Amino acid sequence: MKEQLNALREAALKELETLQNPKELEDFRIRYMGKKGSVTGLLRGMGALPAEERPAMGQLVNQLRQELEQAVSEKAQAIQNQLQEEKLAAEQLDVTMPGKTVKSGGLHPLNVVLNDIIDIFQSMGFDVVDGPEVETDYYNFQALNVPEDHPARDMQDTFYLAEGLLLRTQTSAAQARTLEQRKPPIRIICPGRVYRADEVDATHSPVFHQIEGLVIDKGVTMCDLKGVLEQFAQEIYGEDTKVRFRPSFFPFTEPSVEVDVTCSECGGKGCRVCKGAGWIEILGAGMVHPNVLRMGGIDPEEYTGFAFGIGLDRLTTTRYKISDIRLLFENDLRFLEQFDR
Ligand code: 2NM
Repeated sequence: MKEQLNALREAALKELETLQNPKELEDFRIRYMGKKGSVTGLLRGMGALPAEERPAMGQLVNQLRQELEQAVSEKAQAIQNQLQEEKLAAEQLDVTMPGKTVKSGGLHPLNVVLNDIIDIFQSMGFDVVDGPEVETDYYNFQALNVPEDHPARDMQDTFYLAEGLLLRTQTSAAQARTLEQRKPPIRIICPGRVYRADEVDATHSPVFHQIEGLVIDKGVTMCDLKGVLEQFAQEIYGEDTKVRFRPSFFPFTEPSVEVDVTCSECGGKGCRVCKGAGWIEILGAGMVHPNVLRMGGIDPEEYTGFAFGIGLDRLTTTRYKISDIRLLFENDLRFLEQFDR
């Protein structure tokens, strides 16, 4: 029986070496140490031994059992370690692998230029304000001192909706609202879409974009207007840019001016871009009309202010040498992807 026992030990330990996974190990445990296992079988076979040999034999079988249990638990640990290492090896990250390019959206060129303009005015203390595109006749015209018989009010120029409503023709409608809501000092810009019943061509669209600015405080003069616009022009076109005012007319400002900057292409000498003039008109501006202040609830004896209107579309087409304004509104990706930045 001792020989049987030693043979069993040898066979078991040898087989244990070859096991690869937890399932095989469990099968092994049941086959040797389970209720019907070989080691258990040895204990049962002891009934055939003479009574005086049984205690010593029983001790040997129990020893074998403990030995195998110890070996199984060590093997279980070894298998576990092996599996863990295989898993880690499979999960290894190769940081030298080429990356995958993620295609992300980009800004529309109008928004690229608008963001630049917002940065410039915010750095001078302006707030950004918006308002509705469907406006009332009051805020779009009356509150801005545009008389009943002004040509801008004609059906030919303005998109009228239901009674008293229209698509705003200028973002100054939002400024008229702000005048009622805020107390001076006021420093705001109003960027946004505006609408006019223009014929479509390479330089005209019935939808376009403005950034109008407004400053109201005690003692604001035309010098402040010139300083702010000069700062703006130099940040957009370069620090050598000069600004000049020419007299003009708008119903909402008095006096009114048209503002030219030295041509950034030739520096003022005259070239194809400025048609030999050396100057390019970029915006309209003026001192806010006393009637506009009064209608906004501000006393024109106490406060003065200036306002200006910048056309975003032309600023964008000239910056990027875009030949046709319609490209800005067609949302053709082949065009738009050129401005991704
Ligand atoms: C322009 C030209 C001149 C303007 C006036 C106002 C307001 F609200 F104060 F009356 N906002 N914007 C203005 C003045 C706009 O655009 C060419």
